[in-house]
Amino acid sequence: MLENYLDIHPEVATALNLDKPVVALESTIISHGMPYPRNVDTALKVEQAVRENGAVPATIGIVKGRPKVGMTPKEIESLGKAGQRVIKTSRRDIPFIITRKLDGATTVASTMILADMAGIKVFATGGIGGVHRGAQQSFDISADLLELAQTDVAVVCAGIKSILDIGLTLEYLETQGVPVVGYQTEMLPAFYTQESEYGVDYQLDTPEQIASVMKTKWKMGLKGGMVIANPIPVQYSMNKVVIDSAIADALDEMEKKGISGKASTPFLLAKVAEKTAGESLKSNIGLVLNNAKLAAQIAVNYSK
Ligand code: PSU
Ligand code: MN
Repeated sequence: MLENYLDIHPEVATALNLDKPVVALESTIISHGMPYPRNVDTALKVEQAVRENGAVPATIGIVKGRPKVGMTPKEIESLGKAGQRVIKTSRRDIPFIITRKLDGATTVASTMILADMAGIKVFATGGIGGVHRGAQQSFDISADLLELAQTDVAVVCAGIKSILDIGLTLEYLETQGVPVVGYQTEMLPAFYTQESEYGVDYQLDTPEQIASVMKTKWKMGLKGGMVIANPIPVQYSMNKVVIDSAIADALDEMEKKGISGKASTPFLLAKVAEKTAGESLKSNIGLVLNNAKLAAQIAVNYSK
């Protein structure tokens, strides 16, 4: 039945059938998270990093109404070129994009859904959605957090970005029963910087330890995912004052323009990149590659 709705790339299908490690990758980061052609180049390098660390990459997205678990380089190129014209597809959007046979770029939430349907347990990205600043008024809380509460996929990211309200995001994850693990750190990474002023729930120091907690959780039938927060490598990390002021300006501009809903995150990411003269884009690429590597190592241990 499910197969009627999923196109699993043959290489990915073979790996899954043999219980070999596979890492899911999202496509909104390609279409909405970075400009063309850097986005496509990065997406292909991320796949390469997964391979070099012993796992098979499965970039997930929707092409002409078909959910692809393992997009081809050609499909990645055309999605990256179309950029923000592709519909950002979260949980609520999936049935519409499929029924209308459209292209869809999957967010963390919808990538988790499709990965889970295919049987993939580990997913690498840059940043997850969260509770936005001012959410007390706007109610802007990413569907990614609700997905983490219910779908059994571990998401490797670079922590919580400070375009979000980090404290409220952590409170929300706690309420929803989603553990936040720090990889070799007890402080929560803040995406562009290695640390924030917040702690993680648990520090784990090896991919093997992470894989074994995942097994325990799911063998016990405890639903939901895990956030694996992996600090940005120091050579890519940004000056806190520089990044904080770019974020403050971007938030200001967003409010003046009255941007809300699904347009918020892409707007903020693009503005921050613009205001830091592309330095944040370099950081973003460095941390995604680093996350792909850790995710592959976790997948390798999980499949043992
Ligand atoms: N954060 C980033 N880069 C991204 C995103 C978030 O640093 O590309 C994307 C991801 O696809 C994430 C989505 O799932 O934005 C969250 O959007 P929203 O806040 O509208 O749920
Ligand atoms: Mn939102």
